[in-house]
Amino acid sequence: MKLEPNQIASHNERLLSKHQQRLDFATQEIPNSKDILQKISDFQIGIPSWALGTGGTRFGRFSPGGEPGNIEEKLADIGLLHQLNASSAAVSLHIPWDTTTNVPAIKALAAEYGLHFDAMNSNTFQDQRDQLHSYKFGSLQHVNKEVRKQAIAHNIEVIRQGIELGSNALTIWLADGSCFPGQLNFRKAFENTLESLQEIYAALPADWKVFVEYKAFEPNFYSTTVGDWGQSLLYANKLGSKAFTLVDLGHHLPNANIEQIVSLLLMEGKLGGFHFNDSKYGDDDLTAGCMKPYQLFLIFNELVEGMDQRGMNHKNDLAWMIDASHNVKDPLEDLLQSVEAIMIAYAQALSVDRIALVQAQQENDVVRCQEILQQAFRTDVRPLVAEARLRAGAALSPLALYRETEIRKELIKNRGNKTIATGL
Ligand SMILES: [Mn+2]
Repeated sequence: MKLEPNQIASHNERLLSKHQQRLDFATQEIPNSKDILQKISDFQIGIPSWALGTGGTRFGRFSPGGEPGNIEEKLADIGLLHQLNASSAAVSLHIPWDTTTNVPAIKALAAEYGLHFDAMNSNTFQDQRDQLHSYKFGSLQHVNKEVRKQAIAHNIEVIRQGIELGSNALTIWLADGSCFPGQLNFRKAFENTLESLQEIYAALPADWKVFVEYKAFEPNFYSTTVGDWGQSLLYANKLGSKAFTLVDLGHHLPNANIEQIVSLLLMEGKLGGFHFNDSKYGDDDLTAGCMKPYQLFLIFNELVEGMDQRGMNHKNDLAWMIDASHNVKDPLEDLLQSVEAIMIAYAQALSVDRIALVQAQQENDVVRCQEILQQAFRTDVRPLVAEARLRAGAALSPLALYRETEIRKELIKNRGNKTIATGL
């Protein structure tokens, strides 16, 4: 379903005078607000196809109903998000869950919603029906070459589908690892994985990138073959200039200094992209910014500083994607909240007084350094984020409009109560 332009316009009209007051105050407070507005208007966050349904845990799954049952309905949901916030123009697909036989129709549908295809995701962490070899003991690392070959062929097939859809990146997240000491020869697992990745890399078109995503633990609980950023960087360096590390915020051991990791990966020219989410304990896949908004700001602070240092384009040079899903919220409301949190953190980072910070660092004025960062973090940039949406024809308050228009009710009416987003 789509919102009528007048639904958005009348929503905005009602909120306009209050918004204008808050915006006036924010622009007085933030000296470079004009520049920030331009940058947050350009910035787009990729929505993963798998986050449109309820995630759930191994203990159960509680759907709100009206979940998209196929790729067309997933695009419709993301199109709706993009109508509401003008910041969700990219789609990240998961193969084989989102495999389509009618590429031209899917491309046309995406274009109709103003969407393009971000990084493609392969899946060798599950066995599919009719699959010859099992991934129970890994895929690209597997001791049996036939299993590795099957996993390589799958990744090459994902690249092929991505080319057809107009994507230009492949994200590889491997569940490969071991659950018990002694199960695996670490070095051989690494070498097998590298060799497999090299074959996939060789199939990349010239203008494509491959992102090697790491994760500390789960589903394997003793070792993971791409377990941290160091291991990911090893692969990326050995593979070549089209290979990069992908940082998923939930894939670290507790209290890891993710902002420092980001800074150094940028320094090496090896940061490829992000999967945003938030967590309290492990890979909780909660809404971005719901637990540690200050950490999210600090990460963006390093991103902005590092990208500017290297003359990178904020919008295009890294892949910005959400990777979150869970059990107790309407998935579309959750995604609206995640995008909002990311835009706020980005805007806050853009408002940091860089010149003053560099000077304070140079003088070892620790107190001043902290004050500068916290000034940016504690200044309310939400009116700027709302203004960017208003200028793009989206909603001043996407969540409020989503609820006012009772979209979930409509989706349940159209799709029924029992649909399940593919792959979940
Ligand atoms: Mn991820």
